[in-house]
Amino acid sequence: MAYRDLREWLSEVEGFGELKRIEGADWNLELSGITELTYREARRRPALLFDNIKDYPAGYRVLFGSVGSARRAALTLGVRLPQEPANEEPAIIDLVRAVRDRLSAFQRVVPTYVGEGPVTENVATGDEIDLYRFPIPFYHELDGGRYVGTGHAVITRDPDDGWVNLGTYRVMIVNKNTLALHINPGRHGALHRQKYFEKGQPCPVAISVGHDPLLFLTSIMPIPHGVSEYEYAGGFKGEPIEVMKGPVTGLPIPARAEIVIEGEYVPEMVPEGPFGEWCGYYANNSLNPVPEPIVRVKSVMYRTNPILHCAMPGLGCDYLDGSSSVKAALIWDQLERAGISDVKGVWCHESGGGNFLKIVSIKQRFPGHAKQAALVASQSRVGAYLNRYVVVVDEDIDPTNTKDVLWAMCTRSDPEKDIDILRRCWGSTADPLLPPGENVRTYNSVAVIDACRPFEWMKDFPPVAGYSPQLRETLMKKWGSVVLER
Ligand SMILES: Cc1cc2nc3c(=O)[nH]c(=O)nc-3n(C[C@H](O)[C@H](O)[C@H](O)COP(=O)(O)O)c2cc1C
Ligand SMILES: [Mn+2]
Repeated sequence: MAYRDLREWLSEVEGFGELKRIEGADWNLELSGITELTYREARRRPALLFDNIKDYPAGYRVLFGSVGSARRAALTLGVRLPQEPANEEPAIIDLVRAVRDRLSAFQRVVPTYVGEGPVTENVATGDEIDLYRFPIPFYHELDGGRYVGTGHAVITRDPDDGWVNLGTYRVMIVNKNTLALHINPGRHGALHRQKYFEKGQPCPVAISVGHDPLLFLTSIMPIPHGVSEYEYAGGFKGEPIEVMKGPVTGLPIPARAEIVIEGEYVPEMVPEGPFGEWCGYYANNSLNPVPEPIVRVKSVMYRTNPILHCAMPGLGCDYLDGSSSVKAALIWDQLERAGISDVKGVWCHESGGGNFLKIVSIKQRFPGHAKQAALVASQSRVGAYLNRYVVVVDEDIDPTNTKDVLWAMCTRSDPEKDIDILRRCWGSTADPLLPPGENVRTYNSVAVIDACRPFEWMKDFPPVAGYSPQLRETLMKKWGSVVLER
């Protein structure tokens, strides 16, 4: 049976050797800092489980890097990777392909209600509520507060038609029972809140921190309006997610979550931020806090010895293997649904936080095929947001292999002929290139780069001076263990 919650997930990850336990770190800059060091500089990138955190009792734990490897992302999404030798990293393109295969025959599964789950082991209400009870990290040196929500899900219900949304929108602690969230306009959670406020009512909200990492991956996925992320998570799992009715809000909450905060948004504004963003900057003057409506916390439920599930945005990003694979698989699926044939791979590059740079690999079949793939990928629902570059490469190039992608760009594309610029595309206020104070005209341009061999003389293109796939296989069989030994 598939793992059911974060604890069972952790024991599976420990079983295949990708969990590192760290004792004695400080919640102030060290939990995030150790994560940044690991994800920017270390050779191995395990999930990091912090315990005995400064100022906090043993057992109050913090997890970073949950979906930061192909093996852990595959476990989370319930997809199989091809068998690899135990000491080798699986190829990330195999994960993208496995997720895309799953998406092509995807069935959503509605969640099931259970009476109660382990999250109710401890309940604090009224004066007992104190969010500082948990070792909530302070992330980057220029941040404005401690963030309890980075790898969480914000759960709300549409007051008109009742569908339930899960979205990851950062959550700052204002004081022991007040929160401030940063939600971009148009996000489903913002639309729900707006509807309540327009009716003159507070908006019930539940925030789950520390659940099945699949719920994190689905609550950052661009799932259509009106569809619950719970049903997508159930679809990946192949069985329903177990939810219970939140005692304060009536919202469905993950019954096996570590911590669930319930309360309501009220239109009382407080400064939120700054917080170092996914693009690796405090973009668009975001060093200035922005007024946001508060959440008044009414109850905090948590398992004994709770585990906070966190995500590290920015340069030391710890979730891109998971999030970029899902995004790349969705673009691949959308390319196929738009009728583009012979797509061999897609990648949403880490250096662009999964947004700024997309790479598509195709087997060219006709003149213009590469341009068609580039334009569709660049404007697809999933691929368009704050997208700066799309590179299309031939089928011999693995789009997740940066060195080979750049080699193809250098040797198979001529800037004058092969780069087109699309103007006024879908931008974002997170764009570090927006001039100071500009937050209305959030357009940006996109360069589409055809880095495929010129179609018309492809057959005569200079042969590659490297082993053929067949020779490589023969060499690997005979010499692989000698060459790759550590
Ligand atoms: C770690 C992380 C943090 C995020 N923080 C925010 C945020 O603070 N505000 C926001 O609007 N979107 C944020 N996002 C993006 C949304 O989670 C994402 O667009 C999601 O699809 C929104 O869900 P929705 O479509 O149901 O609104 C974040 C994504 C990640 C991976
Ligand atoms: Mn949604």
